[in-house]
Amino acid sequence: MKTKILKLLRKADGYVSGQQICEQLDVSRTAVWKVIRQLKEEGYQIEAVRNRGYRIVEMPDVLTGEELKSLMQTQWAGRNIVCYPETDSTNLRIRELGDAGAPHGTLAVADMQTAGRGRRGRTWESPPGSSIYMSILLRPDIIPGAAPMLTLVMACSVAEGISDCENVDVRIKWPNDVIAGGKKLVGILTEMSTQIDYINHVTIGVGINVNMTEFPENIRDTATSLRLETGHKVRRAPLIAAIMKRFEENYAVFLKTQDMSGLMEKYSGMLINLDRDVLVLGAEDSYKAHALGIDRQGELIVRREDGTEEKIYAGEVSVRGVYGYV
Ligand code: BT5
Repeated sequence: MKTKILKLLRKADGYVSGQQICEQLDVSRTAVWKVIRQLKEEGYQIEAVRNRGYRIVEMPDVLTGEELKSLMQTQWAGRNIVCYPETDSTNLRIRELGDAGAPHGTLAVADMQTAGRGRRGRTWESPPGSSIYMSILLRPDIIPGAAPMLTLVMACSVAEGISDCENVDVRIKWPNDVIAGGKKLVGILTEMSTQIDYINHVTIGVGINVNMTEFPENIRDTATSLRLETGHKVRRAPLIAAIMKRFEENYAVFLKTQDMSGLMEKYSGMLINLDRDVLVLGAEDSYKAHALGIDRQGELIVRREDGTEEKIYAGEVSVRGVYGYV
């Protein structure tokens, strides 16, 4: 009921009378009043005027299931939502939920993580109250080898979702970072549970620095947030809803061919590495090359200094700019 009342208040251009809410939702006045009181306690500023009704004056930046559900415009992505004020890692929560049979599209969202993870054992800084930490559960009927491309599908969706909400120039750094102002704004971590030739489920985790204004020493020069880039505070819930909407659309395009054919143009259009010199950092060697774009498999095509072209696979290497992070 809270979700429905929130939706009504949000949609209304002005006041909604208690009577209207009671009739539309078929509930008592006392029940409505109780929900309004709860919403106020959560930080929503709701004005109540005799003979006119209720009006939302200010939306707080809350990450509750009700807030998210009242904004979600998708069929399946983020329709089943689990919110945590604090958890170790939303990727771990989704893996567990996946093992327990949770449906495709289940989304875990946390206000803070105590063990936020990056790739290959790295850490994702996850302080409370200022950022988005979320993971989505997918049950795709594709070969395991195609799953890493889902990282690219998500990168595209996050970049588009952010652009839908905020006026900020976001780019993708292949394969899994979203960049603003030359610094890392978003990190994506895709993990999967498989049989030899069969995917049980995939977890895509997304960390977005939203309202952070300070970063730990080790990432101070390479990290940024939406607040720093736009100059104002950004609400997290509408951003999550926008990203889920884009992801649902892009995922459908991906599934048709089970590769990047339908998204390549869009992805390349946002690729910061495109037509730039990069350093390809492998486990054993690293070399300088010129990035030419991605292929259908989501691999980065680079031209080495001797003129030979190579395709690099996301699992194997990192890419840096020749003079810095991008
Ligand atoms: C990533 O790894 O960028 C993937 C990050 C995924 C985080 C999400 S949050 C929700 C879900 N639950 C999780 O536990 N994880 C996912 P990688 O490419 O390996 O980059 C990690 C590196 O980024 C670190 O070694 C730092 O240098 C840097 N870093 C750490 N925290 C950062 C932050 N908040 N902002 C920018 N850079 C950060």
